[in-house]
Amino acid sequence: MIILPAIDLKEGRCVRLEQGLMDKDTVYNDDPGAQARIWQDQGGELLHIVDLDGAFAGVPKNKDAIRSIVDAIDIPSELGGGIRDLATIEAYLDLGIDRVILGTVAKENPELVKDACERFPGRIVVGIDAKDGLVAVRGWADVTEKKATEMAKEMEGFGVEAIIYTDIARDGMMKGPNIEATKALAESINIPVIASGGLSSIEDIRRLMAVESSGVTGVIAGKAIYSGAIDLREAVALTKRGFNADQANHSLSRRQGWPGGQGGQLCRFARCR
Ligand code: AMZ
Repeated sequence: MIILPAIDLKEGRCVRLEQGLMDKDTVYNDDPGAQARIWQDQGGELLHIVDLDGAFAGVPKNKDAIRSIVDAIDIPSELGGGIRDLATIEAYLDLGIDRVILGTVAKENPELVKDACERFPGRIVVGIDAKDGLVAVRGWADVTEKKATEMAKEMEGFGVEAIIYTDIARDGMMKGPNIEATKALAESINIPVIASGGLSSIEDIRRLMAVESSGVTGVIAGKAIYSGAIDLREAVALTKRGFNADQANHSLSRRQGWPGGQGGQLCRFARCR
């Protein structure tokens, strides 16, 4: 299991929201590059970045902050929020982001996900943000009729690298992740699923590790690590116990041959090799 420390950007600063509501924000750092460095120094292996203003506006909004993060770290990163076309995907990949997360556009224009996967293989991840099992888009302001499970299947068919599954009701609430729903989703597809929303204790990580064989290969840590409820170093060490470094490094790549890693594709991140 990989722990992905999160940086959510609002007006150039690192914040955490509650249930995705922009007016329920807590600012944790004014310097995103410095925060990224902190997570790297504490053992973070893959940084999860969200341009919150971008997710609401439908266009990138925090480019300077994103550039400062990429310049500050050596570990790989993924970024979502406001990415709605191939040109924006390409621009972020050129900037040094390792993989992009598509949310709204994956629901509204799935063909674009297909094209993106063909053009940028291994570098497209889909974020499925769900409320009561239904997909939410545009900063989670609109809940659609689309079932998260249906969308995940469709996206798998297009060749996306992984699904990030966020339970909106839990995000930023520190009440524990929705392990059952995440596990069920992971069992229904053959690409890795990253759990997101609600992580609150090291015990939650143990519980997620117990369902890793169903394909839940990573978890996003936000408020829990900013608040100190989870020590990132300790959490990373826990996920490595009993695992060799190679398995751990590559547990976010495709699952063929998983969990042993034999026969599976190696992680495509250049910096991961
Ligand atoms: O907190 C929110 N309101 C929020 C959020 N964290 N809204 C969107 N997002 C994240 C998604 C995904 O990573 O979890 O933004 C990304 C999707 O953005 P878009 O613009 O593609 O829908």
